[in-house]
Amino acid sequence: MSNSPFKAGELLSQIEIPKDLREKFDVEQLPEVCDELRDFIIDVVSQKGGHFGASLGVVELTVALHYAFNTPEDRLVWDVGHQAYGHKILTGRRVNFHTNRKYKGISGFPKIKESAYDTFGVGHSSTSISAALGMAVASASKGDHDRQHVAVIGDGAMTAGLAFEGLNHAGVEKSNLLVVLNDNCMSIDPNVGALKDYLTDITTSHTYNKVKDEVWHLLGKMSKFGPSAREIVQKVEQSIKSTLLKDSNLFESLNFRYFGPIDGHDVIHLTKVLEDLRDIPGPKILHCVTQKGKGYAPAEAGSPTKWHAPGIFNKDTGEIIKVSPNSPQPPKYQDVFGHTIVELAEKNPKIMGVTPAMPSGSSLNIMMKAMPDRAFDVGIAEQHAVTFSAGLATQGMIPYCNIYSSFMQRAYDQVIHDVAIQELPVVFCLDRAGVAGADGPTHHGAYDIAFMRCIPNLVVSAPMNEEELRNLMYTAQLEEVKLPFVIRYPRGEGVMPEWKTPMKKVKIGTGRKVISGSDVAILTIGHIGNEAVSAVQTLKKKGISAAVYDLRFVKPLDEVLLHEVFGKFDHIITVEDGCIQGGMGSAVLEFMADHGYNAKVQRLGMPDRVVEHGSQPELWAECGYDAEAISVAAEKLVSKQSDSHAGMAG
Ligand SMILES: Cc1ncc(C[n+]2csc(CCOP(=O)(O)OP(=O)(O)O)c2C)c(N)n1
Repeated sequence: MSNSPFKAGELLSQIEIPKDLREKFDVEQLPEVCDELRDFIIDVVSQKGGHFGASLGVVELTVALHYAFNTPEDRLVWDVGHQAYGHKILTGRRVNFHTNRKYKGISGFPKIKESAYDTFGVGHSSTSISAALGMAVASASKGDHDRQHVAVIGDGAMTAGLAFEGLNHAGVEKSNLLVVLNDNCMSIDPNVGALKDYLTDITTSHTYNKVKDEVWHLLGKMSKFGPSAREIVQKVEQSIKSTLLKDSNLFESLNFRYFGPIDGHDVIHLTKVLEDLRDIPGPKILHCVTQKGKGYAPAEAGSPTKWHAPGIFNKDTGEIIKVSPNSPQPPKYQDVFGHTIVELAEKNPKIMGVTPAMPSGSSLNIMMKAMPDRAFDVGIAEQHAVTFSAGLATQGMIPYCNIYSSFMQRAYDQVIHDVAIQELPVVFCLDRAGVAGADGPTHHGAYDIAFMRCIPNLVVSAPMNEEELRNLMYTAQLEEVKLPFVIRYPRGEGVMPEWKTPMKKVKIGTGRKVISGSDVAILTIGHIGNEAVSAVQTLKKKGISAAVYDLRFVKPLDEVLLHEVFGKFDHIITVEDGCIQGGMGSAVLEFMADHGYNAKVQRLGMPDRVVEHGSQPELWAECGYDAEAISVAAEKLVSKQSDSHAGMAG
């Protein structure tokens, strides 16, 4: 009996784990299982939100993989994992699926701790080939040559260097590794680059596909007759490939045996092909062609980008449900970035925009549309995005390289080696800095303050509101500044409905006093400072006078401001939407030690543990730095002071 508020179809409700799928159903029943699985995903996601198009696109692939392979003994590794909803539902999580991405609910991505079927934790892209290869080599070294290892990777994720590093290594290992390339021509936005063109070429080569189908047919027939038949088939197949593809198949050149392209929505054929591939040793790649949003008419007809993660929608009409507030609302920080970069670039011809595969997520798509020659989506390639920007900067350009904070972790060496050491004026706009919300730990922008502030030559800043973001973006491109410049800002809306303020220069390394006070100083950085401002009102009602200082820069620190604070206050709270270890609060403690001050400092921020998923306010509260938690912390700090004074007096 299930407790799920969502009802599964007749076949799907009999599947708790993939063994049920394999044992209870014939291959001919798989299309019906797929229909029910698709309906279930549509039901839940339309009401609860989450990623959508990608999971619908791999329904058949998911069912076929769990049917053809002996999961979890055989290792199935999903790349990125935003497409693994069908996998979750078939692997023991159907009943809890409605808690997907909710606070304390199941994760929106595969996660080792959540299920034995989630062989590798994901969220960031392009890890699947390397991880599955590692598993395959480990199996071989334990003498287990039967276990299968399958990496499922999208054409978008395949654009990353990491995916090629994995292929390059796998091509010289003899391990049982199957890479399933799920080719839907889409990343979140349309996929980009030469690889995309190459995959389209193979998919549309009629001669190759016709002959390939015939060989496959033969292979299917003969592989059942044992090793000698397999040898014959391999020879035939090899000769056809080398004639038709003239050794030009990218994957074949990397020692992979390339199969496909095949229709990734024909579950029966797909299952048979996968069963056959199980018997072929060594590294191999199956190229599946699928459609994002498959089986849901509005998504098939509409923009795949819109249906990537549409939020809640009416499943009957396909209408995406948006609450329209009565009063003007503050814009998202990403949109302030998107419009402001165009405004700046109109005046400064040196400005260029760079995003690794996040044009809509970062709103750089506004510039890509307005100035297509000056804004680049470089694919899922954060390292390249940074070094490409560095190259632009060597020639006098001022690139604004927009990368989500957590994805920037990929390009750390490039920031140091290619940008900071050479003092190149690349402006890094780090979106989704701080807790990222429902995407959870893989996506939290937790560490950027800590890992950026130790790099020489970098300016590291964070705006508290839209006006500050615009001013920082303006300052970063000024001739007299010319420094590597980090501007971090969070997911979601700011605080200023009237955000289009005139831009003015900010003196680098200066903070601002936002509210005066006398009992306790709250030092903040970035948007989370607005929580501190709210906390001040609560504290006032309790008779506590709190000051708020917005540091604005973590590097260089505003030493004049800090001397003022340490000269005036014995009690200081630091607040940041980022990890406590090594963060802004740590910088303040270093300042205190370096200058011989002695104050009680309490640091608030993300603790030294993995913070799971939930809404941003839920996570700020859990981590102890929303308005309420800040006021509680301040009250405690101040009352400890009066307690100890009372004690001393007595
Ligand atoms: C390192 C990294 N950069 C960016 C992203 C954001 N991202 C999530 S899914 C996605 C598109 C993936 O495209 P593809 O692999 O083709 O899968 P599809 O959505 O088409 O199924 C991107 C860019 C990410 N998860 N990881």
